[in-house]
Amino acid sequence: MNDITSRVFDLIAQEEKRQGETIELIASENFVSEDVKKAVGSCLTNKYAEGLPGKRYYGGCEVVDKVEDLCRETWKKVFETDYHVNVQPHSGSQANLAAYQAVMQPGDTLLSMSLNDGGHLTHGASVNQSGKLYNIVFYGTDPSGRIDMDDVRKKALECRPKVILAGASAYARIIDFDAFRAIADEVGAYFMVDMAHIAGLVAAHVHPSPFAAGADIITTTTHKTLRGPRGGLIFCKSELAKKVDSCVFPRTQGGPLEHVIAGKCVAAAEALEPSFAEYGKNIVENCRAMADEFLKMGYDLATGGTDNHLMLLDLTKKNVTGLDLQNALDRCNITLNKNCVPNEQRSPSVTSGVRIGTAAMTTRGFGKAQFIAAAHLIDRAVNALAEGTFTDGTAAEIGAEARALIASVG
Ligand code: DSN
Repeated sequence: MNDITSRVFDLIAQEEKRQGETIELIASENFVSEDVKKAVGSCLTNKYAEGLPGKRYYGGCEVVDKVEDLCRETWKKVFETDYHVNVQPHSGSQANLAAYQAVMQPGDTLLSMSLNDGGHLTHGASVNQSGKLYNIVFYGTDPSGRIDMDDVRKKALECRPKVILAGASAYARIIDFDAFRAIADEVGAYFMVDMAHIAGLVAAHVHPSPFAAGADIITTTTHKTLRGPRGGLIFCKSELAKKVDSCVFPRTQGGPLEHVIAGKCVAAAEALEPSFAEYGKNIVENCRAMADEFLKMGYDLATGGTDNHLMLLDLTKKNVTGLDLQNALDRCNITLNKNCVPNEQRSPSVTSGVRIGTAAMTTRGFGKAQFIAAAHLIDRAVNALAEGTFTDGTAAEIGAEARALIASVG
């Protein structure tokens, strides 16, 4: 092993240690199984397979064809759907870009939720390709941060979008897909759902399904609440299948990552296990317990609480920034991310809040008691920051308790 290679493996070992000793509260992260890792680390990484099963541009694809077919079939079982699925998108962003191209021309109007209100970069942010290719109109949220369905309808009637998009990366409430579908039908728009954050909850039947609501196109990542490898999927109604497939390859991607597709298939098989439904239920119950504890301690939460796997802690009244809390907690073996809150007065790189998710630590065995204890560790950091008394000693004390909490379930 040469020097650089051994440094890489040393860094991987460091990251493994960091992950093992950290309370992971980033709402979009999770811990995959050993089987998922084995599939992603397999010889399938050596194979080129541009095209689709049975229609490849390379020889020797007979095995990866079976892997990809099995992956497609298994994901359809997970969501109990006969929608077409393309399992090749390398990420959620790639999935969204391909999905848009399947139903929109440059200049067409996309009605979506802004990044500041909880949407995603790829939902039309001006710095993203989506914001450059399409005419973007954002629907609003009410003062507490909930999606304002009256505003969705009003904007849809005004701008007559080609696509109405529901889905978010920092939204703590159930999304009413039926209401979105009705508005899309009223204005003759395609209805698209980006369920990346909540897909595991949909699979576990603890969030309404966009399939049941009849969304035209549904994108997701596989690595958040679905607990698979990093990657994306696109589901669509059969009439859009050809268009979606050609917008993934050759329009926006080259060769698929068959090793990742194998990992996605293993994750889908795991999501079919009865224990996954229990996992989804636990994610939501743990999140509610932690949110209730923050409310008891006098904190503000965007939308006043949570229905899903995440909450947004509003630190405006505490006069602590999201950035300062994120950085302080990085020194306390607790990882989360700064996040804008409703009526945000600070820049997105500073923010007045943090986003907290329960999917990853639920995988590690945290229950309500551990999440409640973690809320108190965060509260201690917030108070020390507010009082200007946060020191290396504070970080060491909270960090030791965080590690003990992890050890108590490990
Ligand atoms: N960046 C992801 C998140 O943290 O929500 C979404 O892609």
